[in-house]
Amino acid sequence: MKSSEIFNPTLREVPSEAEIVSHQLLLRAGFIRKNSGGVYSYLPLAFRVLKKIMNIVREEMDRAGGQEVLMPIIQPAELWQESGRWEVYGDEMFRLKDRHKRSFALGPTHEEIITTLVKQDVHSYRDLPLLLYQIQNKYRDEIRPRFGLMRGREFIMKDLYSFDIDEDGLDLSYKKMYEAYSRIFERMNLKYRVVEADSGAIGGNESHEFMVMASSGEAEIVYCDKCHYAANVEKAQCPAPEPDGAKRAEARPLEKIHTPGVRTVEDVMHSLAVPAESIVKTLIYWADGEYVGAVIRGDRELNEVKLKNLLGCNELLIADENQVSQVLGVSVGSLGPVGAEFKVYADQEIELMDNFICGANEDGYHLMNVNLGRDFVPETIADLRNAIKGDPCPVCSAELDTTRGIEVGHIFKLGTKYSEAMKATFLDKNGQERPFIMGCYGIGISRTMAAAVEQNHDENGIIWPLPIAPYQLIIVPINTKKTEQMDLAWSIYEQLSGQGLEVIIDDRDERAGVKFKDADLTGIPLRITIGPKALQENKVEVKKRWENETVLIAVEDIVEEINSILSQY
Ligand code: 9G3
Repeated sequence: MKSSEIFNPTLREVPSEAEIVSHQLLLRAGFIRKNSGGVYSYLPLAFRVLKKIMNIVREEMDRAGGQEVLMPIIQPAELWQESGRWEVYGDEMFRLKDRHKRSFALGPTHEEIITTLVKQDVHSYRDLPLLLYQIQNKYRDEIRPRFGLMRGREFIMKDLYSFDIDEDGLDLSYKKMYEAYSRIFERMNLKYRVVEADSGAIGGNESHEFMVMASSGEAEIVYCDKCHYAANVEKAQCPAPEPDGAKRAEARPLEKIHTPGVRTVEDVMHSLAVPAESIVKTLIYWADGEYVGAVIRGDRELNEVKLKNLLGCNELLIADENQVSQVLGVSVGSLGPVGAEFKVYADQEIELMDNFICGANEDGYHLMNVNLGRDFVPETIADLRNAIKGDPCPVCSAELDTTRGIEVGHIFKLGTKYSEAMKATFLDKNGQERPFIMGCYGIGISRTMAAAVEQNHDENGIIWPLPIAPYQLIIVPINTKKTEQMDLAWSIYEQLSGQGLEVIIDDRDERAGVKFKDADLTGIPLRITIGPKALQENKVEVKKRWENETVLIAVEDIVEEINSILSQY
């Protein structure tokens, strides 16, 4: 392909809304353009990358026994009512009506559709296991579509659903997917990690996320180098702290102190000259129609996923200052668990704190020498905080470390949540009716493209991993007016394309510097430069995008040299 003919409109200035590097670079290099918030067109270069990712995914899904289907994007409300999820997702679902005023959704995911399909046409254990997948656009009306392809409202997903006779069958399907996913990210040359994850509202009991490592990643991961435990921080358990052997301090009399203007943990620390570890903070949430309070140590972060799972609620929203003062008659800075009008859920660390400080549920006052049990009894004591670096590993007790990643794959054991709700059953060996045992497995195809950029770039642009690069190689003749340069460029082009390599030839009448800049921005992994000096010695220059050095290669050896590099990456 000639550079002059590729439709990759580059930008000098990136729109300021592009907050992360993948969004900036994909826009600048002419890979994507925005149509509306969170909705993008994929230009030729991007579509080539997407097709490469899809091909790898297809090959591995097929290898694992998956069969590809294509299901409707338009989904009738009735199916979502059957599963009980029509009301659950609220405004996140794109909803529409047909001319008969019947309600539909633009598919955010396909559990309901696939369960119906299988229910209608699969009736016997002999037809199981069954693994069906598709690669398709999905629609979710995110409150704040952000980060370009990372959190779009329309995005491309591969979703596979497994149907098994029993739990053992599900375990096997799940294992196959786990392995297939590992191969997929391996084959794309991405640095990734598999972590334990929360299965959230989707139901079911086991779940792993595949994370592409990147410092900009939204997901915080805790991991243990000693035993290989790794989990999303949302999921990572904090083992109950051991009373450290030191004698517990004697409970001192409760004391109410006047603390005008003292609102935050920091304020308390400064005004009373105490460490955060001796303070307890209270957070008020609106949980399915009720205000609840969560209490944790002053220096800790509350884990909303853990709280949500503990409460078993659908909706969990932090209450804002106005709600708190209106409903509880006290400002957020003075909240506390003693004499509270709301149910109190305490993190397990609170149990080990003696004589701590917290709000008095009265504006401008705090309590000192508070003790759990004597002064208040929580509804429940549970693990409610985020794990942090240095915490003991829940498996082997070594020190945990933290890092960041981008969730590109997620696999779930669903069990019978959908098959029971939708009465999807088969007859087992004994002629008994049983619900299908299901799993679901997703890969964000468009997000993977963005994650690859997030992980592989430098100050000059993208550095595509070879297996998913839009083209593998670009040939840059320094001066397109010199026939000997152009002749050689085309000769190398023909030889390499003839082998099936995807090659660009930069035939534009531009300065060499401009061509190099564009090649770097676009991220083409290999570059062959044909310039007058080297050519005198019958040589050309080879540069790997991910290294700084260039090497001179004799013209007659160039094809072999390129093949040798390609076989290594
Ligand atoms: C919805 C909306 C948003 C959603 C869902 C449903 C997330 C929803 C979870 C999943 C689970 C798996 C198949 C592929 C792998 C992931 N956001 N989820 O179910 F209606 Cl608006 O999608 N689905």
